[in-house]
Amino acid sequence: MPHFLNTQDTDFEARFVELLAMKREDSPDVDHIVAGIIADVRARGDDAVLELTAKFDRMDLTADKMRFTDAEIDDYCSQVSPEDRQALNLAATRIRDYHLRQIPQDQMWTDMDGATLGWRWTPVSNAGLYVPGGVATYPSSVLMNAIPAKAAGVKRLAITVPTPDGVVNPLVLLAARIAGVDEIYRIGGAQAIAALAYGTQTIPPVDKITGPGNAFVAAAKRRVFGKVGIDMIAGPSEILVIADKNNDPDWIALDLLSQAEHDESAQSILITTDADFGTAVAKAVDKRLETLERRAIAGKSWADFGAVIVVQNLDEAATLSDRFAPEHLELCVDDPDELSLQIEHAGAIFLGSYTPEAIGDYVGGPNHVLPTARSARFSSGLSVLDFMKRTTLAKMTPSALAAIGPAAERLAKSESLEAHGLSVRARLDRLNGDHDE
Ligand code: HSO
Ligand code: ZN
Repeated sequence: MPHFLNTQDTDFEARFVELLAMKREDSPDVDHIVAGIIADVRARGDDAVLELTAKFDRMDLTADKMRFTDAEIDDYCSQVSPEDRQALNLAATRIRDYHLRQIPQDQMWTDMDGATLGWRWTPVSNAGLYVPGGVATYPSSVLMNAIPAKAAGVKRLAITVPTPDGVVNPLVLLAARIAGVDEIYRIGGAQAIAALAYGTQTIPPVDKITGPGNAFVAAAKRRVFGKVGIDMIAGPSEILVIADKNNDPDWIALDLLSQAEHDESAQSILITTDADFGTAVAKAVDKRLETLERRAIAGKSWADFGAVIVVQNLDEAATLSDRFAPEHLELCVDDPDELSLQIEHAGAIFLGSYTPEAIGDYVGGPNHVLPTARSARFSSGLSVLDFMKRTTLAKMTPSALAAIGPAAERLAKSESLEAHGLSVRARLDRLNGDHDE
């Protein structure tokens, strides 16, 4: 049974706060193990990576076998069915088109003091993408990470993907190829993150690491942050659906289950203006849970963290949704565009009853790497900007320096930074001298 709340109940606020504060993830503290692994890889490079790969992935690799050759990739790609290939290509094209529009504009202008100012965007040169092995190895996530990187202009994009017992997912390799990935290594875990961050004899280091992973990978990403850039540390998936009664309860039930099936710690919430509709959706979820392949996972997520919240009107729904700041927000109402204007905090919004969240996971175009655990209050989904950086530009003319330099000199004095002030003064004096002549 999910949690049932109604804004009219006297204990609503207390229960809502409880729902908001629910700790869904208790990731094991593996930081000390990870610290050891990173130190080992830094000290011994390939040898450490190979030993750890033998231990954790039961793979007897040598340094020259760490990287998939083009022929191997060709071979795996040829195992993919034409239908799967076509679907991946469609997804890739749509994701690329969307992300190319995110490329930001450089700017340059001259202000009233005669100072020319601006900024210029440039791509990260080398990026590394971590792809999990095992159950949660998603080819769609390869596209979602690799395509923005390449759209940004990343020259060298390397993937690490563990292949425990030698198991390779051909769709992952094909997705990488379609996205234009340059190198693929069959390693994983904290050792892969360390190798990407610090480099080994075989793997040149990268500047930025993105991609999801288990507790070890997350801890390793946290530890190498600073040496390299990282994306967010993603938590379990979430979906919040705002739906009025003019919906098929089964559709909404499936949308809720689509994220619940990711993880026992996922959270699916329905906010509705109609109590009977809420009950109908909960019933439909139960019905679907009888047969759903991943019913064990989805059922646990729904029972522990699922919720149906009945509100008086859509304004109330929008306010509550913003307090959740959900990763995914579906607006299944008559005028979703209007309602979306009231939403400020959400990773991705899906407008209208014909936009199931799963479209966004695969083929819509927007990224599916999104802020979880209420971090949509202050952050955004993965984009081209995550693979770019901005360099600021400033150019003074003599008269611009004359106009604004004295204030800099003044501030330098106030901070007791003499050379700062003198570097401006020396120039101002020359300018004054030139005037005097
Ligand atoms: N919904 C997940 C991403 C995903 N879904 C991958 C299917 N495959 C997190 O946004
Ligand atoms: Zn999903």
